[in-house]
Amino acid sequence: MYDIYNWPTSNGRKINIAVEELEVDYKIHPIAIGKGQQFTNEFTTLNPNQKIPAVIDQDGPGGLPYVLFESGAILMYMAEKHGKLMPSDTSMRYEVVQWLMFQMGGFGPNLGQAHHFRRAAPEKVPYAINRFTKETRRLWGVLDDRLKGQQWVAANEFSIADIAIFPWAMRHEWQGISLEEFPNVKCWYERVDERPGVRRGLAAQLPG
Ligand SMILES: N[C@@H](CCC(=O)N[C@@H](CS)C(=O)NCC(=O)O)C(=O)O
Repeated sequence: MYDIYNWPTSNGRKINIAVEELEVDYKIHPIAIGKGQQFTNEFTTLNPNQKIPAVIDQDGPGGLPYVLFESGAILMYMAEKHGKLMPSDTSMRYEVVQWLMFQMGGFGPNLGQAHHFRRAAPEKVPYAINRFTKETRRLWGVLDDRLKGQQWVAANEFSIADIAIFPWAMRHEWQGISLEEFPNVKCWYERVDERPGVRRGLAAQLPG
């Protein structure tokens, strides 16, 4: 049983999708980041970095509750624990880890900055908009090349790498990206989007 402290953002949705794909028991506890609920003492004990998502596995190592934060780490923990969404073979497993890190280190932080400067920033700063839009577009190109002739991002199977990337790709319009420009990503996107587990994960917590 997982207690999931979350809000339906790109990082948050990864976890809701993962538990639905894994078909495990969970309960979502909304943390309204727009209202600053990530800064409460209670939430800070779960994630000292004060960002969603955070998770408690009530049946962690030794049968004790185990607290996790950082979406990539949570995905790896769940995949390893349930023996799904990440292959056991070392070279294939690290293919998944590499593309998961591509998302955590690039196709996330830069896209997030593009969202901020293109949409949210009260002041339109051309330098920042250009910098993050250009890097976002480059990262989409890397992903498109990767998906040429491939059904899934890594290891020839649906994995936590696909789960991590998809909710960020969902926000393509916020990034000034059209799926038509990246045909390999578009085919993959449609493939991921039609998975029942993904649909259930997205529906599990609608935007507040
Ligand atoms: N690297 C972290 C990033 C988490 C993150 O940035 N969460 C955002 C929502 S997507 C958040 O909590 N923002 C609220 C804030 O920054 O105060 C992860 O992947 O878990």
